[in-house]
Amino acid sequence: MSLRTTTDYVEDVSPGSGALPPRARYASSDARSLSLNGSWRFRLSDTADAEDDSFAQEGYEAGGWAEVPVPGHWVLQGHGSPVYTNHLYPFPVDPPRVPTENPTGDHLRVFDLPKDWPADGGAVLRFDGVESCARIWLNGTELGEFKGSRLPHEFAVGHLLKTVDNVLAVRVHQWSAGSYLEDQDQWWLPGIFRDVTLLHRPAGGVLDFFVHASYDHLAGTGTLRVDSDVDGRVTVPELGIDVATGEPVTVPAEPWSAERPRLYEGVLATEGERVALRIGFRTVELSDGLIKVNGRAVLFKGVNRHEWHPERGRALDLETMREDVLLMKRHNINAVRTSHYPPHPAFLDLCDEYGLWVIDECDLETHGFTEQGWRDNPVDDDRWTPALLDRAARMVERDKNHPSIVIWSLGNEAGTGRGLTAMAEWMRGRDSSRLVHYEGDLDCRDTDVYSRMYADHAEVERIGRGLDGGTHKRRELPFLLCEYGHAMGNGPGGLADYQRIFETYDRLQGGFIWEWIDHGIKDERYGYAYGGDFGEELHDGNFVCDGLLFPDRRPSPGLVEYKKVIEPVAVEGDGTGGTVRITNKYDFADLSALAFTWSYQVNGETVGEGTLPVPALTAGESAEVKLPEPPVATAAGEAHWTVRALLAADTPWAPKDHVVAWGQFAVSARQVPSVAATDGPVPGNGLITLGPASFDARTGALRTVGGVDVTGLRLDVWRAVTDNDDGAAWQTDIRYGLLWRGLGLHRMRHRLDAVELGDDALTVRTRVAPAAREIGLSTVYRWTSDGNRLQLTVSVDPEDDWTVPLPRLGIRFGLSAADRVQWFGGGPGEAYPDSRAASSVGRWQSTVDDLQTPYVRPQENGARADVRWAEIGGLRIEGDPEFFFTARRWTTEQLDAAEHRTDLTPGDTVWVNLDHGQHGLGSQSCGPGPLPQYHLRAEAAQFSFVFSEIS
Ligand code: IPT
Repeated sequence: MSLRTTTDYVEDVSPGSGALPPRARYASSDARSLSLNGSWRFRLSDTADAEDDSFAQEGYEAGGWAEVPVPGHWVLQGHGSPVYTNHLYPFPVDPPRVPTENPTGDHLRVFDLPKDWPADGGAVLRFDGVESCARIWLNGTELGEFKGSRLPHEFAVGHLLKTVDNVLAVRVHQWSAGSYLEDQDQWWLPGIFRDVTLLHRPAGGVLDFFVHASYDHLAGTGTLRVDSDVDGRVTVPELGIDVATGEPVTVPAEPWSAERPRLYEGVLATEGERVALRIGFRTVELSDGLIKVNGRAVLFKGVNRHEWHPERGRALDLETMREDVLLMKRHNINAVRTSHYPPHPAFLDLCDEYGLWVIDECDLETHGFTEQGWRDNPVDDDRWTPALLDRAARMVERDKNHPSIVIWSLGNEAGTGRGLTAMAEWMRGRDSSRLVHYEGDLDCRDTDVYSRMYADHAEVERIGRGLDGGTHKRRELPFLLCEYGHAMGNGPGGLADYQRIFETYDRLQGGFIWEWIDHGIKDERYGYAYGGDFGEELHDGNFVCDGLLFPDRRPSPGLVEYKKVIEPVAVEGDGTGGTVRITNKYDFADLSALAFTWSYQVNGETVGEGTLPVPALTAGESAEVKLPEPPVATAAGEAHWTVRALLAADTPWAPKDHVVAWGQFAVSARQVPSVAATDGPVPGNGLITLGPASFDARTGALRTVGGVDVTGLRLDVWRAVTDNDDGAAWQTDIRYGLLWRGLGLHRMRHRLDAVELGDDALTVRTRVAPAAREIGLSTVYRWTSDGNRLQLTVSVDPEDDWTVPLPRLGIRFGLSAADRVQWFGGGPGEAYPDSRAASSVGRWQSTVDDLQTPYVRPQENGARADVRWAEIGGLRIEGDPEFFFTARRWTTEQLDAAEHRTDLTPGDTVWVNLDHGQHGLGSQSCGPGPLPQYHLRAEAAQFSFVFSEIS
């Protein structure tokens, strides 16, 4: 016989008891409300039953308790610590049981009602998010308990309220049966992490309501019908609408889209309450095998967004949410998947307002069951179905009135099962105006779109061509990559290649980068902490830092690249015809919101600029636009046209002149540097001199160029492996990071074979190879000079059987005093072979420190591509051909060894790498590696640099 204890609810598969039925969320109403956010009394215990519930009783003395701010996560507020796992449950898998060690936070708040709080009517207490299970008391009376961390729960409390000294008690358990449904790849962060609000409910007030606002793109009309549990009237003054609830009305209207988020202000008035409506007319449908909105297929240029703040975790304030939306809009992103739970409701208001397509995803993931072949998976076990349906309903009911939401998602990585089917059926029955998404179901039994994650380019192309097979149903469906471009560390590479494929095949309706922001936790010890930094027994390291934004919301180079790759206007030219081809790649908007400029650069310096008249092309249209006469004769040097599309006026998300899109094309070719070998090497006094340079006579090592000391110049093939080089443990393709290290490419030995003094050259012959291996690189350094300038030509010949690409190929050297850098080439940011779309050719400058990209786990970074020349530390370096330029205050070896930013301490030497090639980045940390065309093959190569001292 088992004893029923008061903590049984924790391990009960049911969603909870005592809460009101879910209902629509609205942003504002004329009914009173009282925020209960703020400082709460807090007591942490080790188990669910360590303390009895006497703290919930009136008169309990909690003066000795700690205080925590609500909303928040106690593990980020000095009580206990966070745990990060990707898909492993950090407790034994024995559903629905949870460990006895179950951190439990008792929260207490005593509040008075405002003086003018209405005496009549009822009241509701609303919790917008509590992880993972809460039990609630008001004034000593138990209201109920609930699970479903990122979903709202309301309780009727009118009968319990007093004017003063209301005692609200909330017991929160970190682990519960609900935890089995919340195995998302993120930090486990218990707490009351979203708002707590007391809402007055006037007699005759609004209960649930459903705004149906469709758009007929042929007629140009919107049809509005607001169904409401409580009868009332609906007014939309701007449209002259004044109808009863439940009554449809059709009027000429402008549609809502992410590109033009036209909202109409309305009011739902019942006898006791007026609720503000924000109405966007749009119709979402599956037609001709495509997701169409208002009659047109949409190309999603999306991101997966977890809620994250480096100090507050998932307790986000409005300004942080707005910052996310503004950053997305400014980077040409048009869609968000709310991975993997419904966000704070204010985020959806912002999506309506600024314009983003939303896939609203339910708070559901059971990924850890994959470890046992999905045995006992709750989504395929009828006992859990009520909990799943409760989650579906709490999401759909809360969010159903947002025009930005076009697709509901059942959840993430939960295998397949009857529970998911039940959720999909319920959603369709409740809301036929949107589509249903779920990735885990390859047969698309429950879904309206075929969705996958991390499929490689070739497979996506096959799907685009309809050659992927699958069930009959699947073959009829459009395709989304709900996750791709794993943005962990340096990368992702290959985005432009995906975009080309998306834009080629109608069936492919785009994708969502994984993911928006690094979930690094601000930490004095490390800069930003990641998995393992809190002594977790199980963890997944820095796999939690895989975003396009750094934890402080600084855009990473990956975001800058993505912005360029998905820009809504294509600017193409070949520099010969005197024209530029402009293509409108929006789905709806014409180009009237944009103004175009041209500029003309010679050797990277702008010598002329002006406005470029471009017709207001409609979506999908292109035009060949005439460029002006070049402002100078093309013979003056290497010349480029740059054409930009700017915002013509301020918008809510960016000011006038914000660059939306650009293109650059060369008019005349670059003249490569050449040095006549008129000087010869001269031996003497332990040194060899050649033109402005001196060398060690015994080793042939470069010592000085003019007055500039140079140390350690030699061939370099190693880079501090990136997360994408390392690849994920489960990858079946070759993981080059491991292979490179296994071969010893990080510890190459340089054998000196000869130092030869010729008439017009100093030649140093070496063999560069790792211990224990046959493979090697025969490397010859040939130095020549015209008396002023010094040219180095490096010839590399692979010996033996090189089957692996090289991480990098170039030279490195140290300079003793260097800070400012300027260069002519790609910039301003870093670029790698398969992530270089955003790099534009120009004259750029920086400091050495600013060249660094601060990946949370340090790794190769900061290379500038296509560099013609660079100046640093008193040296000017010209390349033939162009090169990748990198400079840092630590060695590659130190960078490679660092685990956190704080492990890197600047030394006295600046280490410069001049690379003839870099291996691509790819996104193998959770996706495909670099495409073959971006591999740096080990093959014979020759490249040269000209050094001179800057006078
Ligand atoms: C995929 C998950 O859906 C996502 O939450 C995240 O974990 C991502 O990977 C990796 O960062 S699941 C993947 C292992 C196929």
